[in-house]
Amino acid sequence: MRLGPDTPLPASVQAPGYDRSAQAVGIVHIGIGAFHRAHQAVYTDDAMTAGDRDWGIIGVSLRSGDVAAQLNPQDGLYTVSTRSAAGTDLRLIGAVRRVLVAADDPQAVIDAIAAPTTHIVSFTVTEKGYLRGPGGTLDLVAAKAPSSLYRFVGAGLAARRAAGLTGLTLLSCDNLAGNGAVLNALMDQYLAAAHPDLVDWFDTECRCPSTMIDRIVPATTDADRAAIETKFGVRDEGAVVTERFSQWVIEDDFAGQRPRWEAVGAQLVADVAPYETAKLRMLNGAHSALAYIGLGRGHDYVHQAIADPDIRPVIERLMLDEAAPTIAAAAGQDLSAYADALLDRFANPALDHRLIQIAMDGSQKIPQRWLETLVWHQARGARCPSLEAAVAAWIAFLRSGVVIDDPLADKLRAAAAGPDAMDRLFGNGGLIASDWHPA
Ligand code: CS2
Repeated sequence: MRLGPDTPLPASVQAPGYDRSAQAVGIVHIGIGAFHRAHQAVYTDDAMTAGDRDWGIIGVSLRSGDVAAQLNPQDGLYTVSTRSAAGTDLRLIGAVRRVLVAADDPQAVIDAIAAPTTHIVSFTVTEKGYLRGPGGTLDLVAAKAPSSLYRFVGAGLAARRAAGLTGLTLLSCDNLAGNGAVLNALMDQYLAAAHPDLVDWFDTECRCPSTMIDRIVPATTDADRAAIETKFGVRDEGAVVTERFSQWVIEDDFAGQRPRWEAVGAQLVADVAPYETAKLRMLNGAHSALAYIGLGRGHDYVHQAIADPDIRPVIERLMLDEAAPTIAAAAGQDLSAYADALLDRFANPALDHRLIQIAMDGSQKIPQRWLETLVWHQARGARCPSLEAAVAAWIAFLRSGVVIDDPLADKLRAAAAGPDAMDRLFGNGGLIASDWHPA
């Protein structure tokens, strides 16, 4: 039986504590992959269960119809399985009302952004989805292409302004340093080129808070869906699987209304930077190192790599000796306890998190995960043995002949092949723009 509004589920499965059909859509989320469904949508579901109203979510896939095909026949419903050594909890999430495929119906996306009830447009489009070119500025050619997020947001904002509506909060939930400020600057560049009359209105009426988002969400597998079907007798094509841990730190700078996410576990703060920097350099930095070093040693999953006695100490040193000293911690932020908690999360045997999933898009991830730490130490005349081992493992990965899933795949493979790989990747004018130069 396919999951839907009338599917009977056992009482142990937590269900939405509000009348779904009575909720207006307040959020348009662009890039509705597994991460959003296991993170922001869960906080929003909790906020509505706690009494907030009209924060239904319209999910948007820019190109692929997969998530729409998974969720729309289920009236937007899906389950989140939370897995730990102690077992699995299942809950039903009702916050997503439907999924639009921008490539099939672009006007529906623009209309959703321009709807009077919409207050927030949020994003999980991955690092490469922001379409940054060399130097971090907007790649205008890509940004004007039909599937670019900028086109939809620009057209939606233009429609709002024409209708005399309020501006919006644009909420980036991707692993970029200063994600809100990055999105703001890129949006400004797009509007200056495509809607010059909107730039002032956008700067006055809209806000782009930065966020730190954290929950480990491996890609759902057929085996995961089959396990749910066996246990609960229901087929959920939109199922997501994750860990118990979840964290969301949000800069408190919204253009208008927002859900009371702080009442259900999110932290609304004046400055996200200490949390975001710690997360990018310690969690994500360690993750990428585990991916390339682990794959090189024949592992498939994060929990296998962190259990390898030759790898674990490298990762501990990366977090504590290399990344942590570069972070100006916020009051009460304990980086050593943070590292311990991360090691436990990586070791979670109940979560099969594939190293190859983390290894993708290295060119987009490595600057904020590794290079900022390397630059900090280089300026002080110090070396980073763990990160240098990670860089070497990345180059070995690029040379290994595996399929490289990265927007710069061909260039990376060519650059990594020769004896001058370090220079062609990281040197002046190299593929990875950075202030870090190999010794
Ligand atoms: C991972 C992240 O795939 C990756 O690159 O490092 O998706 C990571 O699992 C999340 O950022 C955790 O919050």
